[in-house]
Order: sequence, then C-alpha cells, then structure tokens
Amino acid sequence: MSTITELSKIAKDVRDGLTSSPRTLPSKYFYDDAGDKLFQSIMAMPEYYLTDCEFEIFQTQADNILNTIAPNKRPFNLIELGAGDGSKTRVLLRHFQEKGVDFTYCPVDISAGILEELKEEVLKELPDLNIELLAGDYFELLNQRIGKFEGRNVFLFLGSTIGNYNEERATRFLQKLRDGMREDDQLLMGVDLKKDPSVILKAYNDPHGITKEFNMNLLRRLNVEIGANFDERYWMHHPTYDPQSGEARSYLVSTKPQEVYIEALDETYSFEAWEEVHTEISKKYSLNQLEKLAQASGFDVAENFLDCKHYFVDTLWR
Ligand code: AVI
Repeated sequence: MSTITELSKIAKDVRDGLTSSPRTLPSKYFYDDAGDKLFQSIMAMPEYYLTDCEFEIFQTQADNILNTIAPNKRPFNLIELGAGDGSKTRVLLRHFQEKGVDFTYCPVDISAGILEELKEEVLKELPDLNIELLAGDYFELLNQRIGKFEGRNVFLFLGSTIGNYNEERATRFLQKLRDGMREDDQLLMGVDLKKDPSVILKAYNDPHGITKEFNMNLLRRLNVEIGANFDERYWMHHPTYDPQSGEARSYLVSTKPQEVYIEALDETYSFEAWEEVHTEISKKYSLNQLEKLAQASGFDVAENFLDCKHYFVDTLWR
C-alpha cells in the first residue's frame, strides 16, 4: 500500500505527464509487485536477449573483468546500483570469491525488502561473502556514504538500465555519479548495443504478450493507487524501434475517443482515438556513441567486454 507522500508523488507525476505534449507516463511506475514479477518473466524470455548476453559476458570473462577492476587483487567495494535480484552479479561474486579477492558487496536498492531477500539468497550460496545493504536513493546514499567507504569503489550499473534515460538524462546521471566518485573508483555498466532492428523490436514486442502486460500493468497500478478508471480494453501496447535514434519506445494507444477520471487529482482527461501516451524509452548505443557518452560525462572507457554476438557490452569506465 502506498503512503500519502508516495501517492501524491505518483499523482503529480501522472498529471505532469498527461498535461505535457506529447503525453507521457513515467516508466519508473512499472515496478510495483506485479510489475517486478512481469519484469522477471521478461528477463527469462528468449526474445529478451539482454539477460543472456550479460550472463554470457560474466560467465566467460569474469577473470578478465577481475584483472581489470582489481589488478593484483587490490581490495574494493562492489557497489551495485539498483541491484534487483542480483542473479547476474552472483556469477561475478562467485568468481571473485573463488579467486580469494578481498571485497565487500554493497547492493543499493530503493526497496529494503528486496535487499533483505537478495542478502538471504546470496548468503545461501556464498555464506562467507562480506555484504553491506544500502537501502535508498543512489545519489543520496552516495553523498552520505562515499567518504565513509574505506578503499576503492567499483560501481555496477547492469542490465542496460542506463537505456531507460534519453541521452541528455543519461549524461546528467553519469556526470552526477562521476562527481560522487573518487579518483581511482570505476564503473562497470551494462549497455545494450545497436543491432538488427528486428531483433530489438522482438525483445519489446514479444509473442507471449508479457511486455504488453508489463506496459498495461501501469494502467492497473494507476487505477489502484490514484483511483484512475483506465479501461484496458480500449488501450493497446505499441512498441517501436528507430535505428537512427537507437530508441526502442513503448506507447499505450487509445483505441477510441474516451475520458479517464483520476480521483486523486479530481481531474478528467480526454483522449482522442489513436492518441498515444509514451511510457518507456530503452536506448541502444553503438560503441562509438558510448565513447562519446563517457567523455561527455567525465569518464574514459578503460575496457569493453562484449558477448560473442556483439549484442551487448559491459563497459568499464574510469
Ligand atoms: C529495466 N530496463 C533496462 C528494461 C529495458 O529493456 O528497457 C525494461 C523493459 N521494458 C520492457 N522490457 C524490458
């Protein structure tokens, strides 16, 4: 159940999105309990190649990654931003432990509950792991804690979550992260690369309809949490991919003229037939574009770890 503050934040964000032109709804609201489960199912679909690619990189190149982030096995803190269930990271944790590296795993997530579950799962497999949970907003935590961490920090930002920002926001985010990092800290970031557009589109327009459910779940959440009366029967999931911008975009399209009342705002919004509401961007980069993004945000690319199909990169920045 949402608190009053969260409720009014959602309501305010929804009002901002629906009164802007073109209309949007923020993708961060995909992730309630049902949305988290749907995202887990998305990650398990064969069409959503991103997960398998990043697994492959970690499974086949954990040693190269370790030698690059910790030459001579220097101790470090492994700080994972938005850790989720940490399943991919576990491949690295297992390898680093096997190699006898001295490190502390610090998963950061807004949800303390998710972090506790993650800790329990990880410790079942790796009982000797040093783990320190950091519940809260990335940047607030960085500001409060960064000086207090002893030793070097290696930040992980996996799964191409950076792609959920447009380039301008991604640059601002990375600049802010850079500002919070110390000289010899590093960032290992998972990024989905440009590739055959049909492969990308299928990942966001899967034949099982799971991504559709994920997008529609946003409307269900707004119905429950801010008393909206979106009728799912008259909305369709419409994903696109534009190879020029590298943006996969998801829309909800109104299939008829309709009105939606939102109780928390006491406002009614009219939608025309075939009017679109933009819900999500998942940007894909080329390696050259990533190099430019690194420079624009104050980093240098130290190394790129790619899967065998060159679909995905875990890029190490200093
Ligand atoms: C979390 N994020 C990186 C996913 C993506 O690929 O943009 C979210 C997602 N949306 C639809 N499918 C997956």
